[in-house]
Amino acid sequence: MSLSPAMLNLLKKHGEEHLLAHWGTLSEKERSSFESQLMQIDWSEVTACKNLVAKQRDNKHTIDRLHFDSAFTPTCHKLGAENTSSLKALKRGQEALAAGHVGAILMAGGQGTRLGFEGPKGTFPITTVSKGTLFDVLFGQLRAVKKRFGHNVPLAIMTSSATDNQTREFLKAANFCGLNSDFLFFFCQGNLPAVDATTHKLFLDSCDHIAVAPDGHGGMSQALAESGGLEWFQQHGCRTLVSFQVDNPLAKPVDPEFIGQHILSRSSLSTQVVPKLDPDERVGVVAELNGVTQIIEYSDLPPNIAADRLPNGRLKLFAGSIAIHAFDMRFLQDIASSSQTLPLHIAHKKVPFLNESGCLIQPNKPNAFKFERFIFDLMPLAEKVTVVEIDPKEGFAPLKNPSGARTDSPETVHKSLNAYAIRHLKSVGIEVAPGINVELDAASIFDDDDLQIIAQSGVFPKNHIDESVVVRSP
Ligand code: UD2
Repeated sequence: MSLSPAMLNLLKKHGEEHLLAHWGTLSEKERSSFESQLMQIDWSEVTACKNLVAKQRDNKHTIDRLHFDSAFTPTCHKLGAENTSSLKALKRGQEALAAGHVGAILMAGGQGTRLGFEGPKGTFPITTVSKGTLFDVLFGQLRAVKKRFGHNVPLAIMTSSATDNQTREFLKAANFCGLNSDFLFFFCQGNLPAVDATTHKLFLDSCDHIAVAPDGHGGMSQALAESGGLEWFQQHGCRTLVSFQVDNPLAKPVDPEFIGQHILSRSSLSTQVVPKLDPDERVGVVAELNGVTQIIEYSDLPPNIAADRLPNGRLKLFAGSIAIHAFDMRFLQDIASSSQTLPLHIAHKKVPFLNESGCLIQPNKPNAFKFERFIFDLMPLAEKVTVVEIDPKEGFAPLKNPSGARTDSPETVHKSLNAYAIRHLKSVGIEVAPGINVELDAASIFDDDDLQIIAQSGVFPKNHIDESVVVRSP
């Protein structure tokens, strides 16, 4: 089999004939799989990626401070304020959950390179006592909603080519962590080719394969629509969809008050933030810039702007995104039916490549540009945005770094989970002895009302816990 003349011309037109360096050595099967990858590539996207590389090269030394100078933090509604409006929101959110109007989307397509864990991040054992995985905790929360409100929260799981097979296999073997599989939908985000940082061309990672990487969680809206996921949610009666990341075991995407705020404010998109205290924290910030509410990713924010403080000492851009967003279903449908594409972001990364003699090289420093779209770039397209500030102790303990790291490591996450459990047990009168690990079973404990019942049941004599235990609601 030889390559079609049309494809050969296309490669020449884009200056990419070098990708055929090993064509002569390929078997028929390898040639056919290589050609099908070449055919799937969206060459207009490749041109957009290369243009972005050129733009970045030309602007490298001109960080546009003026561009960000006028940015400010929009009004944030505090969650759990227990005033009239927050109680109204709580009630509205509970109604939506009881009516089965809420669906969820889990972003599980990332490669988790920083964590250095073999396998999808969701399979990482994270709970303090039972060593349950991130999937156990996050899925458990949805089981607790079913137990409390009587309705399943349909869950779509977004994987990528890097995580798809392993995620499906793991979850199947784990019996979907107790969720009813009729309410689960898997879909896979797309890929974008990486570009060599020196030549600015595509490159191979095997003789018959071009190096690609997941196209960022911004691929979600398109992939969800194309896979039939939006219709699936609609068939289940969902009106609000919440998206959340796989790496935060304290995440509360289906918090009733958050959902109620979103619905009552008639927002197209609502988002949870935590107060950013240190300019170096790796969270994007919600900012109002040129009249548009948007999230500026930490890597795109000039350090001097990130460090600007208000007279009260708070960072000027303090609304740190924790990547939990609520979407009005119609907003996502409108986006899917429009020709709108989200902007590309660029990252300088280590990507394995094939050298001239056909050997796979694992680079020890960044050698390539990867391209991603971010889901939060939907924000500027939303007619109305609501920003909800939560207490990080109640909802943010991200796992990003390997054991031993100063921040966002398995140890820091354990500490946060344990402190959370101890605090909530104490609030219902259950004391935990010093140095003891306790775990709240995500699948049976939805909130403090469940803990109250446990406290009253006398399951812990004298409401005192002095050994490591998983606290479960009957
Ligand atoms: C993300 C946010 C950051 C802040 C922080 C909070 C982005 C770009 N940045 O930073 O602003 O909110 O989280 O913890 O979101 N993922 C996919 N597909 C992809 C890439 C990522 O599903 O192609 C998922 C990944 O599985 C994970 C999440 O997105 O659940 C975050 O990805 P990350 O670890 O690359 O983002 P991070 O920590 O730099």
